[in-house]
Amino acid sequence: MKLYYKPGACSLAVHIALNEIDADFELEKVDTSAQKTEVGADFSKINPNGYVPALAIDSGEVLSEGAAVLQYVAQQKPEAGLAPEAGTIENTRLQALLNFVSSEFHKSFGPFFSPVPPEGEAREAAVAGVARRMDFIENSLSDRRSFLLGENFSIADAYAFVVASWSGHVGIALDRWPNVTAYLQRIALRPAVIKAMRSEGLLA
Ligand SMILES: N[C@@H](CCC(=O)N[C@@H](CS)C(=O)NCC(=O)O)C(=O)O
Repeated sequence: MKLYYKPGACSLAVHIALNEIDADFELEKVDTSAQKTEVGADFSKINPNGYVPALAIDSGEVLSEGAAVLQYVAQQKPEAGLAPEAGTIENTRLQALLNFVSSEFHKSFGPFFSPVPPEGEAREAAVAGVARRMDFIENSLSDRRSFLLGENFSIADAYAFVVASWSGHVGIALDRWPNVTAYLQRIALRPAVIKAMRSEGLLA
């Protein structure tokens, strides 16, 4: 397998999941602005949508859309426990969380990553959008569970960890969400996370 990634982007969640299952994979960094990979390949031919993550699997097919790619990775090693078994209510909860992280939480950061970052009232509205989703995660963790689905780390946690970590880069302090802060600290200690962040150049 080969993961096309951009350091610290949502592709980091897939990178973490691949490490969690101890997968055999290669990495290829992408400059999404130039649509070139680090070896000069035309990324628009690899993922016509032009964004990461993209995962080339051994059949030659390229998978895209983070929530789907994460589930593919989890299915490669069910015993790693990154996703509850399909058809169970726990798996439905996972689907809900992946959809929440992808279409609500991730997208709430969109304004900050636009070519013209928001200022003034537009920034306040964008911060409020992130805060609303952060409140949901804060409340989901309020029963002292370790992870979003309970005590088992799942692909939804890998994705939520990456997105929540963008807060610092856009100037949103996490102090008002103590459960989220502790949750991120807990996930940051996982060997799979440290290894992925080191190899993306995000940690020394
Ligand atoms: N719908 C896609 C969106 C992926 C996405 O937003 N990727 C971002 C990085 S987090 C990206 O590559 N954006 C293009 C860019 O940064 O130029 C998914 O869920 O995987």
